[in-house]
Amino acid sequence: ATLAEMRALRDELQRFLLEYQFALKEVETKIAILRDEFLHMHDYNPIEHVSSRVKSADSLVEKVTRKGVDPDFPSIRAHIHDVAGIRITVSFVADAYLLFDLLTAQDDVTVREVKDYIAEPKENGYKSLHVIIDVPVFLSTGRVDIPVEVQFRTIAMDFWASLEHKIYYKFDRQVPGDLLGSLKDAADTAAELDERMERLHREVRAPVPVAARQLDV
Ligand code: 0O2
Repeated sequence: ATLAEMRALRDELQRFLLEYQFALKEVETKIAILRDEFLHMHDYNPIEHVSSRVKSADSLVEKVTRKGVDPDFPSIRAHIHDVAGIRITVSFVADAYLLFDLLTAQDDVTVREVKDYIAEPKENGYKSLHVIIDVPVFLSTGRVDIPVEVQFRTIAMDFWASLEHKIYYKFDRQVPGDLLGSLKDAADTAAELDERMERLHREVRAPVPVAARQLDV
């Protein structure tokens, strides 16, 4: 390719990725608004942590190759839906569904696909609620609708997933069987902790019965 062609391609890639950065900003703002309003209205913040990323060029090329997607921008936009990703870590499972409902009910948000790995965990024990949404981004050239992958998970699910991710890559995707078993075990323990914490949280937040209050004085 000529230098001019290479420059044109670079500019096209930069613009392509920029649109995903804008889409992420839109979703980040939506989440921040929900968090702040929730705190104001209910004196409760359901969100522990939010992180987002635009896929690296390396990882994008790897996925395009692995999925056999045509290497042009319209095909990539049509077939790779996690170029923009945002992960919302919440305290309790109920909060994952609550935030999912609040986000997907917004009328400028279109749901493309839902994968509920909380209701149906992956075989390795992975749990999280995934949704691909389209959000509008308004550019000088007009409106574009950009897909964003949103993952909702609890702190316990996130702890498990980050360790599993490290192990998976450490063993170059060929994790030994006994380690797979231990990971599955750990996932069950994490799920149990989630249940116990949520139960405890409900008890503490529930109005204190009159009899108990009287005993207290
Ligand atoms: P990263 O580094 O987070 O970007 P595919 O992407 O083709 O493998 P699909 O159907 O497009 O699968 O997406 P899916 O199943 O919704 O999962 C996509 C993302 O969910 C992954 O992104 C991970 O972030 C997370 N995920 C899914 N399964 C697992 C798992 O078993 N363990 C862990 N730790 N994370 C998981 P990427 O692109 O793989 O990685």
